[in-house]
Amino acid sequence: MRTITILLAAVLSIPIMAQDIPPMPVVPTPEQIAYQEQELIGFIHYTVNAFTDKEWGDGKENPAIFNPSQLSTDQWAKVARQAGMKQLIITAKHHDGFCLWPSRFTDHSVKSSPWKNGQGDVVGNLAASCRKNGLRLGVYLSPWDQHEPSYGSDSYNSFYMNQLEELLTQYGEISEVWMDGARGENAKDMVYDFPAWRSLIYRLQPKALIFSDAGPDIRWIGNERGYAGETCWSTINSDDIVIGKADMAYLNTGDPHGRRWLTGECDVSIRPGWFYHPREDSLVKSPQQLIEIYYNSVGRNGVLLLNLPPDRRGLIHENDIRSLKAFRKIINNTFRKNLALRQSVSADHYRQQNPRFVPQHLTDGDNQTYWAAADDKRQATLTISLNKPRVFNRIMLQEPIRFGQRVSAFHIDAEVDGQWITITRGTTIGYKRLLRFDTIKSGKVRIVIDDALGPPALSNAGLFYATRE
Ligand code: FUL
Repeated sequence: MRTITILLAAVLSIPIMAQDIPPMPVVPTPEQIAYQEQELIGFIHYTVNAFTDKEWGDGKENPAIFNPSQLSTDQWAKVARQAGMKQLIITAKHHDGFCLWPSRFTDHSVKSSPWKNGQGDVVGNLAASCRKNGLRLGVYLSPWDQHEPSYGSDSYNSFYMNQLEELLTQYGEISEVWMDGARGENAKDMVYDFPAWRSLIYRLQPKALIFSDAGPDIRWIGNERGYAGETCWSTINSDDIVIGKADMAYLNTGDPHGRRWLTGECDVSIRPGWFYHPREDSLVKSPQQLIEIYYNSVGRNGVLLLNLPPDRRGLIHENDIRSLKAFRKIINNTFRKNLALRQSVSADHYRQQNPRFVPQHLTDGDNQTYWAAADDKRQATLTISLNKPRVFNRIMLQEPIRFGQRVSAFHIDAEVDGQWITITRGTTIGYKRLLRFDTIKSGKVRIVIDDALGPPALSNAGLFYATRE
């Protein structure tokens, strides 16, 4: 077919439409790409625990204790948006079983609490606030439920699906359904019907992505510190992963030979706990700690899911906001000016000598265009020449992941005082890789790809200068 097209084009002397590069066997869906492009999203952990000072409730809490004095989902959404978050995920139900929306299937919810005289709906309020602030919404519906009497028997599966159905039909678009693997004593005999839950989610919200240890769309990164592996493949073999019993190191790095694409999500709380405790007001992570997490999540091909637990008033605490704002300011200052933008780039080769694949695409400011190597190549050298020597200490690299993830080893050289020196090295790149190194002054930077699973391709390269963080 291709030969015929080329012949035809030659005869009619019309330009041949250049094809994209052949994809790798495993590629993300458009929804997974859009999800990854969010980079930073927020978690809201809220339930009776904020009032009992516990991390895990036991299901015996009296709903009357849930009585926030100033609950404002507008404040949550505004704080999240100003921090650069693109989505909020709320604990609609945590392990204690208390529901933040008035579920028809249990009384253990906001409707039995004095908050708004039992007429309130935290999930509904948040959905409206997210819409107002241009944020997407996700829900965490804990499979483990210590309050519900049917828990432990098969009928709990239908109970869970009824609750899912409420959440997925009453609040507009739901972008993510988050399921953790935590289980307690009363959970021993409970067999979750994950396949039925998944089909229900996809039927009611076809664009929603499902998070769990095993996906099927987004995977847990294997720790609650918010760190992706230094090597982080989005591909993984998820068939053998048992939710709640996964090999955490495997989740952390993924698998170059994995048969599924599961974007890594790095969850971590801004405080030591997931829920609000007054004693942790002084233990909020500093802007510097958040920056460290950012480089190790967003900068390692992951999405950062940062938890902001509202306090007893129903507000995100001032200390958390202060830290978040300072974090955002540092990130903005660092990445505002890309010193490589529109600077010239050369490569030792590019695919088919075709203008569609020229190295100049790395610095054209367009993440859709890309440089690609010839089919038989697994190595390449690309050189960015700045119009004058610049001071910098960060590099950003991106692969066009719609064609799969390829690079498995690379290093970066810079010309300093007429000598090439290696300034940093890495393994995977994926959607985004950020690397930090000691400040240098240089006018020439070499991206050397040492190995890849297929012909390498890059869509973006950036050089930045971070002042003291
Ligand atoms: C875990 C839960 O047990 C924690 O309480 C928290 O919700 C965390 C994000 O997921 O599985």
